[in-house]
Amino acid sequence: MTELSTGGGIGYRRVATEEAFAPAEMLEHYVKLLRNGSGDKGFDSLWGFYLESQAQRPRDVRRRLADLGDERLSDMDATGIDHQVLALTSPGTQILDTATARSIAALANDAAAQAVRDHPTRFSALAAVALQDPESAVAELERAVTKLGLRGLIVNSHVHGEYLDDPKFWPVLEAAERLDVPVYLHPNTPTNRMIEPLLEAGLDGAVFGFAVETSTHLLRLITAGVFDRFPRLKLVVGHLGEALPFWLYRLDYMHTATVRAQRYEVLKPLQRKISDYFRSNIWVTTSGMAWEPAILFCRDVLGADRVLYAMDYPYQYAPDEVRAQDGLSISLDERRQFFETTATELFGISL
Ligand code: 1DF
Ligand code: MN
Repeated sequence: MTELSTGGGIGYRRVATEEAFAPAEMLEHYVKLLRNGSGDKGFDSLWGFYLESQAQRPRDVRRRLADLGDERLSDMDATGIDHQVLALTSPGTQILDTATARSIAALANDAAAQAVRDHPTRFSALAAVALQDPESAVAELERAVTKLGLRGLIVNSHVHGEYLDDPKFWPVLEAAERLDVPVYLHPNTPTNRMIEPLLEAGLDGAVFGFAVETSTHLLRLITAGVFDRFPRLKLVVGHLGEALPFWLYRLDYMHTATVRAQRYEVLKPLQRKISDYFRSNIWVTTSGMAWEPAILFCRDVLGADRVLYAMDYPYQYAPDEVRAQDGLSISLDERRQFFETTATELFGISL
């Protein structure tokens, strides 16, 4: 059993790649949205819980989300996390009105950049933008990457019920490709159009609804031809690909058959099979999925260089899950790739 210490003495450093934070200003807007009922059903369910419940876990989560200093660093030390890739927690700016989204994105990026400046070996960060206004989103992504040194873009799935296969969002994808930074497609609660059967059963959140929403979003990007249009676009998805790796055979078969039969006007031929994009443009992280059979399956079907570590702090702050992944039955070199070098190369991190 490896020690949960930082510093690389065990043969690798641990880079955690889906680590959430929330500026107090954003949480204040969330409180207002809950009060005036102008969020969506998924937002009310998720953030009603985290901001109003007095149970221990939600209280710990909201305190830890707001901290980019001592508590976070000592939690990282205690679990052997050398480095966190920070991202604005879901739904980030994407539940806000456009003007508020723009200002919170800039504020969050400035705060993240300050944390990176304060602790450059411990933190790097993804940029938040206001996708509600794609033109401003491109400008803010450029500012965050070129001026603040942020290392990618966080997209918390749908934007007021809209998905990024809509061409109005493509300038943002084009900018990420041009700036050579990855887009992290992170879950959100399902849209109002999708959530009802999940919500009524208490399954709308991280337990399953997140994966239904986010896998649908990712599939829509692929089938809309986003990776044919932007062949150098890098996309990262958590929770071991939101179940899609397990589906690749069927997706390839049914997509090919459906396109060939010209069943849907919207479903156009792609340059390659759906599974091919997973092996060229997509990386999956192990956030919330510290489970050896699933991790080894993804490494097998996607390639060992496409599966990387994430904790999902503070939602899944679980030392045993770090130990479980230290104990994966792969070689030490492969564990270094899994915990450290795939992430440092993908996000351009220097430890
Ligand atoms: C939860 C999980 C919340 C994840 C998250 O952000 C989140 C949760 C609001 O457990 O409610 O990012 N997650 O990625 O699994
Ligand atoms: Mn997460």
